[in-house]
Amino acid sequence: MNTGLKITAFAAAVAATFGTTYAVGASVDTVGKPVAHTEDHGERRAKQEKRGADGDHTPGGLQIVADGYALDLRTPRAEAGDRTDLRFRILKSDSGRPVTQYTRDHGKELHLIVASRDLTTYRHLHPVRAADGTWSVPATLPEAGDYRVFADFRPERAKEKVTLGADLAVTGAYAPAPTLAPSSTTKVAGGYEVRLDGALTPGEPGELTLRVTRRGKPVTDLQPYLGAYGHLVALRSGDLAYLHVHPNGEPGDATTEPGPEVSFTATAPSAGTYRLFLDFRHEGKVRTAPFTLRVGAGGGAADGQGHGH
Ligand SMILES: [Cu+2]
Repeated sequence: MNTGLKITAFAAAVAATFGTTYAVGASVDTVGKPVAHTEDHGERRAKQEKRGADGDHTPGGLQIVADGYALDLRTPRAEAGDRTDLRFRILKSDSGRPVTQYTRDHGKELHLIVASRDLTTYRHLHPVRAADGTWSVPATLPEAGDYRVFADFRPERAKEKVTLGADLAVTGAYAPAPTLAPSSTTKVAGGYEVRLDGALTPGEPGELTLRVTRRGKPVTDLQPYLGAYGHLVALRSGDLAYLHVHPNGEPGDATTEPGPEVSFTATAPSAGTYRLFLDFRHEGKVRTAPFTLRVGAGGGAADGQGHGH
């Protein structure tokens, strides 16, 4: 059938894309989404070398005040296992006035990510905004510990998205999880298997592809979730720097298939270990598949792809 053929052709194209890391970098120019650099490959590479693997740009989520905005978390404490209302405001940092006008991104004015510092608990929430600018959303965090709250939004007149982060303490007996262990490239989430393909090079946009199957069968009827067939959040282990990730293609653009592959372009600001959380929607339910990805210096491909260290 035509659809089957198309999917096979797409899978072949994806496989070809990951032949070498150079090809991954080069392929970014063809995805048709705005990426940070428009120079030719050589120039871009030179610039990256100059910028270094550490990067001059501060990644999102590390600051409570940045780009003219402040995150005012009114509920910096919660009780483990209890349903709490998380409340916060986004303030103009100069005037202290709450922001009440936003530009929607992925269908929402603001995305709230809550993650434990040990990266074992993850929530992707969509708070409700009151007229005075106060956002609120109920959340139940099962484990005590230090958490980070990320507000990802775009104020109405801002040119770019802003991601601010604040600490949240969840009280109770705290037993931090051990350092992130290498995870398999295939994860099981709610009866689905999700496989991660691709690698990232520090400072360079790279493509990551997630393939969703159920009991070994490709899922070809994923449902749009936040304007895409998947939503990927990536956090750096150690400081929880928040990466910008763009889905490649969107539902209804005539080329993007509703699975089994969902592809993203992401830039890791440095070498290190990253935790990736993929949200996808199927049969009306959103599921989350977490992965651990090593980037740079000996990391290369995702964990489990033939690297024993
Ligand atoms: Cu969201």
